[in-house]
Amino acid sequence: MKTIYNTILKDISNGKKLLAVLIDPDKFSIGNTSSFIDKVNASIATHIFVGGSTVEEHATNKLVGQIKEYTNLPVVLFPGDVSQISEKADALLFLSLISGRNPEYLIGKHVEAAPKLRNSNLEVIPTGYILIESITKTAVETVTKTKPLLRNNIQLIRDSAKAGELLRMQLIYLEAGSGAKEPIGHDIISSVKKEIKIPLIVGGGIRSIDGLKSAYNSGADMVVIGTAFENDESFFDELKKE
Ligand code: 1GP
Repeated sequence: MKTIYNTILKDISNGKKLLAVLIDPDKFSIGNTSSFIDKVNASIATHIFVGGSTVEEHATNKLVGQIKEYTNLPVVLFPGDVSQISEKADALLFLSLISGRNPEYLIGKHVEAAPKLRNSNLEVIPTGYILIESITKTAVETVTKTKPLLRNNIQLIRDSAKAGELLRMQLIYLEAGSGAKEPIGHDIISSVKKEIKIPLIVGGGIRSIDGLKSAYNSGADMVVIGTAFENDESFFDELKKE
């Protein structure tokens, strides 16, 4: 059953914009789960993503279990590594780093994950993950040992997204990197949006309502925000449900 993906498609076709709150188990205090998730529930967030570039083994599983106790929102794994796959989540972004040329992140990790996913109940969503350059080197670049795509090479970014769609990936995720100084700009988002029919996710460095709106207006179907909530939970007050 493709419940979560189908709901994303349905919401988007109804003109809804989606917001995922990203929780990195490595940077999150598990004792704060109930109070943090209460704020997520009261906000316009539609999804909770869990994952990080480097996470201690078992931390993800434990955290996802806690989060599920306090919310009905879909909890989606956004894993930096195979060890972050947890059966307690609802879905998994099966990320292929199509901006890079490191076979480990194009197919290697996926083969490693296959035994875990063979009999799993997780909804697996193949996702073309495209890292865009940032002023400072991001964790994704360091961990995956890949080069991001340059911001001024919009054609290459667009062609990469198209290739992902032709490979039947179900989502394209444009990533500036967690805590990026500059979010991905209008020109890149709008150009990629014109190229593909599958949903477009945008994340990295978005830390204000204006930044959120700008990504939506450029063509993002879903925005992912992590660091801004980690730094200041009062940001949730600006994103309350009407
Ligand atoms: C990182 O795109 C996500 O993978 C979110 O980035 O932490 O900068 O919001 P931020």
